[in-house]
Amino acid sequence: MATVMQKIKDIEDEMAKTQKNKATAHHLGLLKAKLAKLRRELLTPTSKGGGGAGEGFDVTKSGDARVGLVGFPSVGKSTLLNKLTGTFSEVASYEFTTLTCIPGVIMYRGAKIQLLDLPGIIEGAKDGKGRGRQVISTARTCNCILIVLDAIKPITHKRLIEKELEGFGIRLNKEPPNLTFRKKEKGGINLTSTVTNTHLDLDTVKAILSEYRIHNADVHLRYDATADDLIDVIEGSRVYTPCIYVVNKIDQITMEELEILDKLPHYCPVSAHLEWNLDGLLEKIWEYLSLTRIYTKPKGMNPDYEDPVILSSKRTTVEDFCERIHKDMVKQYKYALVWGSSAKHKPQRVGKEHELEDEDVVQIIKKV
Ligand SMILES: Nc1nc2c(ncn2[C@@H]2O[C@H](COP(=O)(O)OP(=O)(O)O)[C@@H](O)[C@H]2O)c(=O)[nH]1
Ligand SMILES: [Mg+2]
Repeated sequence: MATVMQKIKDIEDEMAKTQKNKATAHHLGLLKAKLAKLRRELLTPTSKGGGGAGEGFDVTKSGDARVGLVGFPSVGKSTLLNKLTGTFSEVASYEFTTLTCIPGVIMYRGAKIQLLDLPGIIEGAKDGKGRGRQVISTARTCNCILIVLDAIKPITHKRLIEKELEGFGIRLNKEPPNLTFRKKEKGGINLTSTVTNTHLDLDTVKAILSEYRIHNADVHLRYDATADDLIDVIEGSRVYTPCIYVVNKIDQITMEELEILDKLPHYCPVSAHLEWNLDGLLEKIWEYLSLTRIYTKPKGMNPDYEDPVILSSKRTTVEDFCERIHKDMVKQYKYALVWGSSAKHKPQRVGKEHELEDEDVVQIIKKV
């Protein structure tokens, strides 16, 4: 029986051979759906074979945010981690030095940022073997991914890593697709759209859905979505992660080459070894994490500007803030006073659902 990896390769080969045009769009859509299903199979741990769940690769998620380093061997991941965190991690000029997942912690602007070296993502993930798969699942939990590239190595490495991450449901610097998909009891497949579609027509949508044995559904597109976008929505379990391309070893390239790199979106050139632009990298990581710092103000006292409560960009209500302080806080909550950019007055009295903004000051008033 063909292995999942072999089946994936066969489909990729067939896709490469298929010309892209209107007549083949539905066939390609079908192949893409098959591919997505096989890739999901690859991620799901099996009882036999190495690398099932619980093999202890994962590290506990501590701190306010998690940042993962991904890249080919010897691009300088360990060096970068060392310089950024001061954590010990073996560095050598030969390949495959990092054998376990090494966490380090950076304290930055009052936030505790966990930095992880995710080794073997390229070597291991390709054949679905243990650590590769575990590294991928850890990568999925990161709030920001740093793809580390070597300035003097081929740029094709970038595409290979992206492809690997995409294959496992990680979407880089992308918003979730703006389309709705709803299964129905009957009525066939119905496709509506608020824009002109250059990628998806009814035949393609039908072909994709048939692969999932869905024959009755409403699909509504609010932008020029692709087959991959639709598959992402049907498959679910995609993570949308900000990503920075860290181009390391810029001490090895010319000024002209550096200027080109500097202009590319999401790029951050550094020299880990010579500690060039590490500040710039930290600032960019901070920007991409888009964390919200909230300062607490106990009644009758000054705000504590030293030790902010850190909220993720997606969960910034007063209720989220209460939960970060103590799990029972919400029960005792009466109202809150807020100073800062989210407040209309100084202070504004708000309810639990109020959305906080970076550097707001909050005082919780409890029920008596
Ligand atoms: N020239 C130069 N060499 C570097 C730089 N960063 C790391 N290296 C070297 O590249 C080699 C591999 O680094 P390492 O951190 O082990 O890479 P990893 O396999 O990605 O963890 C080591 O010999 C490092 O000293 C850099 O900024 N410039
Ligand atoms: Mg290493």
